[in-house]
Amino acid sequence: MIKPQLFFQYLKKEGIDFYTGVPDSLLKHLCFYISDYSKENKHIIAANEGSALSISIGYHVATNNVPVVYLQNSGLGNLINPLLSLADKDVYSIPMLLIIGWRGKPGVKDEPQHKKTGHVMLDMLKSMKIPYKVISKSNKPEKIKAITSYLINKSKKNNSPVALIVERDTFEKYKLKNINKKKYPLVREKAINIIMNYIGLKDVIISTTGFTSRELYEYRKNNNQDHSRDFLTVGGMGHASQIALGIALHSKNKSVYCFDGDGSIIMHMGSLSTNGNIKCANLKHIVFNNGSHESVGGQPTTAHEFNIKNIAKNMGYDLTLSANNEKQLKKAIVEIKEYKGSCFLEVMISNGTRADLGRPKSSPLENKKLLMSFLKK
Ligand SMILES: Cc1ncc(C[n+]2csc(CCOP(=O)(O)OP(=O)(O)O)c2C)c(N)n1
Repeated sequence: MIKPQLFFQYLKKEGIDFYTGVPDSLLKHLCFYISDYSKENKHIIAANEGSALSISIGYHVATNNVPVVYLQNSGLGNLINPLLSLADKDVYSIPMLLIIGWRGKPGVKDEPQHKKTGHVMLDMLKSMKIPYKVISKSNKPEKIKAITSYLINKSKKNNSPVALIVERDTFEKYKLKNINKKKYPLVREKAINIIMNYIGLKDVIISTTGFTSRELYEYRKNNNQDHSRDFLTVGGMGHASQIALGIALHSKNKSVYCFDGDGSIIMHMGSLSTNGNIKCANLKHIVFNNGSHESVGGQPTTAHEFNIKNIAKNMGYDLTLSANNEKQLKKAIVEIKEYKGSCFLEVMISNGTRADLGRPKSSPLENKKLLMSFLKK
């Protein structure tokens, strides 16, 4: 185990002080420390892991220094394209330290969406010829320091990426100091509960990765409803609205709601242009905007700095609305429900999630089968 501040200092001594990435729950204490102590423009939370890697390429080209890119291993999929077609030794040959949280490590209990990536990750790195080392909570700080130095030297010598794989609980706890968030009366679970009162028995919901899907699952359970009308996008962060589009276009007798998050929308924002252009009349897209990646620790997104509703409007959605409180939300949801055309609703919320929030008990495969039978009706 190692204190985030000690690790940060080690990297500084190695000449590394630039960080970019997408937050991960397993790396959250390190991410918090980096957020609190990085100098201006030395820490950038990116839209997705491929963008983070690309920012790091630019940083290296401008400074000749070695950047850090941090991510959850599920983000490897987003990052492989610029990794292999730009940063690779055979192309631009860019040194960098990837710090990857190892979800789904074989033998360690984790959620179904992490199983396959956790299982194949080391083989993926091997086949991409990325040198890597694993650190865990059983490693002493000196050992972690030695492993990290070894990797950084290798990266500098080869002028190419290396990866530090981090197991659960490797970093000690660190509490984020600088939380500067706008406050709104609603939190996501309360907003979901309000909206669910208006969702009909024939309506379908596609919910985004993290707490949104878990809260929807809990809502169904607590209200004695089954899970046959929901697709929980447990992995594939940022893709819920496209799954919703695919379903909505081919299930015209149903209203299809997408419950999205701001971090998720930002991760693959181009999807808004597809939805706006297709104007699927039975697709109702709702984003819960807390300006943060709450599910993995609450690290900020940029979503409180711009107006997502206006972006959706410019992308072509027919009706775009926003709600800041319960009264506005109730009014907006009635409008959306009755509207015949593509709709987008931004619900401004604060962070706040129950500590005892459960996780889906049924498997993704069971849920998919239930939903497919329902969609046939
Ligand atoms: C590709 C990928 N990168 C990172 C993660 C880790 N992750 C899971 S949920 C989440 C935050 C989602 O943020 P947002 O959509 O704003 O929803 P919130 O958690 O705030 O409800 C992140 C970063 C992931 N699952 N997949």
